[in-house]
Amino acid sequence: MRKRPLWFVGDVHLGRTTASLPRALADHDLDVMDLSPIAAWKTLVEAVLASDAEAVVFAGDVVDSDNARFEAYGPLSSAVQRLTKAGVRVLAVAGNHDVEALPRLARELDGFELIGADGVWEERQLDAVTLVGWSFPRARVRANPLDEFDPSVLDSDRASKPRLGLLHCDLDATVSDHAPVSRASLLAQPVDAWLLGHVHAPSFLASTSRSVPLGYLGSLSPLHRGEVGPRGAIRLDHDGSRLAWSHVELAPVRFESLAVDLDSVRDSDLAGGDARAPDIASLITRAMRERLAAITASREAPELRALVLRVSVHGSCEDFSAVHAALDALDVEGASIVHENRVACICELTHTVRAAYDLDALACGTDAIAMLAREVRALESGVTDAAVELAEYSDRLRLDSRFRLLPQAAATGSDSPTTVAGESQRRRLLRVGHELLSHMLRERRGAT
Ligand SMILES: [Mn+2]
Repeated sequence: MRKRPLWFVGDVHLGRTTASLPRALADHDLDVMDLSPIAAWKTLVEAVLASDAEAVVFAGDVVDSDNARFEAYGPLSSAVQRLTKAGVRVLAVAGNHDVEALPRLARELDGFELIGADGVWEERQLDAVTLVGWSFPRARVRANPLDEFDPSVLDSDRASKPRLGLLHCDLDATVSDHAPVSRASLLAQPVDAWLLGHVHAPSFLASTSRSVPLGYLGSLSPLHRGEVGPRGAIRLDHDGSRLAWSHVELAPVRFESLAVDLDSVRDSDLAGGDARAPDIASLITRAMRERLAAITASREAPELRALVLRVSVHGSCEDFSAVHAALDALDVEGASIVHENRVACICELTHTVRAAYDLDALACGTDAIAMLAREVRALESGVTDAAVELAEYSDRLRLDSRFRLLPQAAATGSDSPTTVAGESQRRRLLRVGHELLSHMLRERRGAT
């Protein structure tokens, strides 16, 4: 027989706001509260109610203790009241951040169920599954909570139902203030799946094909650009014989990495540039639009309002210095596109663009370009004498007003040429060399 679904939610940190949101979002009337964990929280409550769920279960760090009295407490208590009034049970274990706030909520609100209060393992029965869990008794716990696991808390009469473990912990850590837990100690218990809180990167869903699924639920909403990928909650459906897990994206914002490869740009789509120096701003904008359109078409994120991208540009181009100058001139924080009422913008731009000319061909000859090409080629193959010569060469060239804006080579250390062997200096000199070469090639093209 079909049972009502269950929802499992990892770290919410209600009351915090998401960092790394670029300025461009304000141009679309999106402020930090529209994209905060509180916004994701409201979406979660609606999704739980709409699904006719039996319960929503939290794995700790729902709220930060330091803001629990203020902005977070209102949304938290009103959601609990609304859910319990609608017949949805609300259960949680406390994490290191809400070690005070959740027990207080359990005392104040009828229907809010804290599992494993004061660090004592405890079991709760739901219709389709049994939950077993443990709550942080204080903010720092240096011992493995499984050391205190007592199988006698388990009701053997209910063994026909799947038993799900709920724990806020530091998985695979040996030393930690936040309940270090080994995988082996979890798998040694008579528990059919472990749903964990604390780490914000979700890993539970990927483990559901294993005999004992075990992993982190992940944050409900990303808190900074390091938390890439869809964020939301795990939904469990139960058709009477088997469990079906799914991840439901609920966050209003998603961070992602977006790679723009200049080598895949064809002449036909140079977007106003030419083959030597493609219009980099248009290429980035187009990649952003394609990505946002793909997410929209997939219907995987109906609640998404902002896609915030960490853009990396790589590949090669002939006019190396023009592309570098264009990249440096981009207003990264102000760039955005809109697709079906959603915004895509950029929180970070990195690039590793190489020069596309044929160094071997340029190196054949006796002119200044050939000389420089030979030095750059030697530097690319790691020959460090070339670095010394190139540094001196670029220093001499910078005396010429046309080259004054070239990046400065690092000091070569006159008494010890071997000190230039450092990789960062080699890369820096390579950039100087490529800048010089592309300047000189552009001058030569202009002269013919
Ligand atoms: Mn935590």
